[in-house]
Amino acid sequence: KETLADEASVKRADLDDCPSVSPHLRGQDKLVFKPDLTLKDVQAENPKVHRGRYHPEECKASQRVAILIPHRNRERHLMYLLEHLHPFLQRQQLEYGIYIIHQAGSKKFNRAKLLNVGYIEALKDEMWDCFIFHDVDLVPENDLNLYRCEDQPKHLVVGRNSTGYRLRYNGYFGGVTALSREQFFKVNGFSNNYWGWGGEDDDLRLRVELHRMKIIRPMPDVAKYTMIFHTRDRGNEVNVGRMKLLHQVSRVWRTDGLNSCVYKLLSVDYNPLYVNITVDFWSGP
Ligand code: UD2
Ligand code: MN
Repeated sequence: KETLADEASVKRADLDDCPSVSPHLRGQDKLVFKPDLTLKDVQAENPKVHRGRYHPEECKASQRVAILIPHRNRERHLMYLLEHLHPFLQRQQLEYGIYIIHQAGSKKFNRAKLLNVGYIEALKDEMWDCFIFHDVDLVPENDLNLYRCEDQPKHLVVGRNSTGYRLRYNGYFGGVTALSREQFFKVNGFSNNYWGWGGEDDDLRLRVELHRMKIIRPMPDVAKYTMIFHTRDRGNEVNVGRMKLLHQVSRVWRTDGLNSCVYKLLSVDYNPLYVNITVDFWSGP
C-alpha cells in the first residue's frame, strides 16, 4: 500500500534539480537578536518546517543535509539560532533536518560524543548525504556560506565577531564543520573521550589529515559568524588532559569513535522546528 509520504517523494522525483546557485541568496546580513523573542514566534515564522525538516517545493535539492547541534542549558542561544538558521537554509534551497543532541544530567559535557550520537541517530531517520556539526551559539552572517558538503571536509567558520573575523590559529577546525556521510564514517567520527572544554575539534582535524583529506574553507568575507556572548558553562571546564589525548590519535582512531560510541538514549522528540535527541552518558569523569 502506498502511503502519503511515498506519494510525495514520487512527485518530488519528477522535479528539476535546483540551480547551482540559489536565486534567493542575499549575501551579508545584519543580524538582529530580538530581546523578547519566543520559540512560538519562531514557529510562526517558519510554517513550512515540519518535525525539524524542510525541502524546497520548486526543485530537487542536490544533497540531503543534517544539522547536528550539541546542547545543554543553552535554550536562548538555541532559539536565536533556529530563528536565523531555518530561513538561511531555505534561501540556499536545501533539503535539511535539524537535530539537537541534548546531554542529560550534570556530568562533564562531551560535545564530540554528542555529535557521534547525532550522526548515528539521524541516519535512522534518513540517508543524509551531508552532516553539519554546529555550535549552538554561532549564527552565520552570510548565506553565500553554503551548508553543503564538498569532496573534502569543510570548515565554515573562518572568523567571528569576537576574534576580529580572523582564523583563530592555523589548523583550527572548531565551531561549524561539514563532512559528508562517507568522510565522517571513514575517520570513525569524533573521539568519545574528550570530557569538558577543548581538543575534540583538533582531534577531528588530525583524523581528517591521517586520511589524507584536506580541509577547505570558504572565503573569509563569506565564512563569518556572530557568536552570541557567553561565559564558560558549568560542567564544561577545560579538559587539562586534552594534549595527551591529541598525541594518541593515530594510535586510537580505529577503536575510539563511531564504532565504540555507547550511550543511553532517553528520548527522541519530533518538535516542529527540530528533532530533540536526549542521551545520558553514564561513564566519563
Ligand atoms: C569552541 C569551539 C567549539 C568547541 C569548543 C571546545 C569555536 C567557535 N567553537 O567553542 O566548536 O571546539 O571550543 O570544546 O571555536 N555546549 C552546550 N552546553 C554546555 C557546554 C557546551 O550546549 O554546557 C555546546 C554548545 O553547542 C556550544 C558548544 O558546546 O556552542 C561549544 O562550547 P562553548 O561554546 O562553551 O565553547 P567555545 O565557544 O569556546
Ligand atoms: Mn561558544
